[in-house]
Amino acid sequence: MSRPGPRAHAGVGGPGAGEGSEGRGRRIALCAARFNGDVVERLVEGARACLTGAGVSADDITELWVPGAFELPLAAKRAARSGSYDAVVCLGAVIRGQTAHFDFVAGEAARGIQQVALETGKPVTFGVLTTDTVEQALDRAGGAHGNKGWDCALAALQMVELLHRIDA
Ligand code: INI
Repeated sequence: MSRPGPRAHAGVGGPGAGEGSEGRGRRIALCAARFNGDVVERLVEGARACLTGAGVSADDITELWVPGAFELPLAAKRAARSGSYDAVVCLGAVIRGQTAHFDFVAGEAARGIQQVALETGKPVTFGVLTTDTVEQALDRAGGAHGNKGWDCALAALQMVELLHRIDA
């Protein structure tokens, strides 16, 4: 599938990037953090655009909202274990300017999300922005630097396809 111009980021491009993004029949959970909701809603929008563009039915995209990025791993784990989804996309925004415990929230979210993927064997992707300012976050949520939600959704579809191929 083609990538939308200014909203996407080059991070998940490269060899084979266009492969494995076929989404027909896939069921995807979007775990999203309400903290910095203005930013995260844009990430959700980007993820939805990527998924539906790849053929995922809107009915097969489920939004699961948690209070903050710290809570993403637990929700992702339940979703991954439920058997209801092929992949889980985790979306959030941790902004340094707003918190003294930025490193804990961001670090634990990243660690926990990776752990869920490894423990469950399901694709669980990391779309948590970690920036110094709101402006930097907005730049990566559909602004000048693309949309991390879009990238993260594409990564999820690519991983679903890859794991199917490995298991075949
Ligand atoms: N949660 C975020 O998602 N982003 C933040 O920037 C943030 N800050 O700034 O503190 C944040 N904190 C809340 C945290 O994720 C938990 O919801 C809270 O600590 C309750 O466990």
